[in-house]
Amino acid sequence: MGTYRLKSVAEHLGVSPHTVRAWEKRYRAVQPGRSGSGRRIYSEEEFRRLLLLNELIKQGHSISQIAQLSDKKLGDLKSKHPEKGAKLFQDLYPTAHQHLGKLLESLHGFELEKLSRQLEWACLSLACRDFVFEVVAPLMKEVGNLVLSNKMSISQEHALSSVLRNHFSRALQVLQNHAVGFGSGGSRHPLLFTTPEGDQHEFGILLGATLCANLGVPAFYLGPSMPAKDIAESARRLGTSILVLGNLPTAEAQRKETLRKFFEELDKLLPLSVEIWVGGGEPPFKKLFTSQRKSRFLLSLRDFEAQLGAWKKGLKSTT
Ligand code: B12
Repeated sequence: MGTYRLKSVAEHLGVSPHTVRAWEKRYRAVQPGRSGSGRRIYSEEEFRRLLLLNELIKQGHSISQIAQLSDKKLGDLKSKHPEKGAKLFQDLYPTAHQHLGKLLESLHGFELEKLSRQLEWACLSLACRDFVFEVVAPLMKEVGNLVLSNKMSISQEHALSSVLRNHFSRALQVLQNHAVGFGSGGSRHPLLFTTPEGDQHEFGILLGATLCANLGVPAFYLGPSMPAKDIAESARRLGTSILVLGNLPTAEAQRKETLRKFFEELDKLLPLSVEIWVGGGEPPFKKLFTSQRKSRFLLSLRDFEAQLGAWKKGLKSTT
């Protein structure tokens, strides 16, 4: 039979140690023993009882009413309404997949205010990363596919882009307020996000900037389609360490040539100390930047997040 410490009990239950102590002290839900040093030790039965109590609380029961019931009565209570609580919480907190379904439904019906509210709700009720990776990125992909197969109109795609842009301009502001104070003495905007001139696709960089703020690293979102000289000037003035460029792979010869010129000019004008991270895959040229410049090509937003985490860790260990 195992025994458990307070910290591990609280972690299993997903509540704070303070809450477990309160159930014990105020409501006498369990009476754990003590170790030689006075720490609480929970037996297997006590641990299971707390799990059961926690499930019943999630189903809507109040701790004061159930804390003193026997284990048998708690078990009976749970099997009485097995579905009720689960259903209630499912309705209250849809999964990322369910949010995605609701958003697509509203877009199909061109219900844009509803779409906007649902987006807000998904953002607030899900973890930031789930919102990015499991709602917004797949939503854009799905809409792209629906447009290609003529099951959704271009105007619906534009409407969604507009609602999303509005949402992110607000959400980023809030997230970035939490990211201030990073790397004291360093730049207030170590990362700068934009796309090459002529590329209006901004959700790769918007989601990148969101993940960045979520990791506590302040970033400046310059917006899409910027000429090389303006990017270089912004980077100089903001004291940027890493320039993140969203890049849409293209097979079109003319666009390839425009992009090659853009990168060449950027490399010349941007201070050598600024690293360039190109998101969205490698552009179709062999040698883009001078060998003294640090650069990376990131295939996906997950790669970006992992690189950023490593960069932040490295920075912390040198300060
Ligand atoms: C929304 C959208 C638009 C919107 C953009 C609105 C906006 N404010 O961003 C509008 C309507 C403006 C638009 C315009 C056009 N679009 Co468009 N668009 C899309 C759509 C539906 C979604 C793109 C998107 O935001 N995806 C969400 C992001 C997060 O995912 P992603 O783009 O796939 O990026 C991934 C990677 O590339 C990478 N990545 C990309 N950027 C970054 C950045 C960082 C930092 C990192 C780490 C990673 C990263 O990570 C992402 C996730 O894995 C796609 C369809 C699709 N299936 O993708 C077409 C698509 C991208 N568009 C396309 C085209 C052709 C156009 C137009 C030329 C159409 C036209 N004839 O006018 C114009 C070009 C305008 C311009 N000059 O840039 C093509 C591109 C094909 C190509 N490779 O050349 C696509 C793929 C549609 C298609 N299948 O034909 N578009």
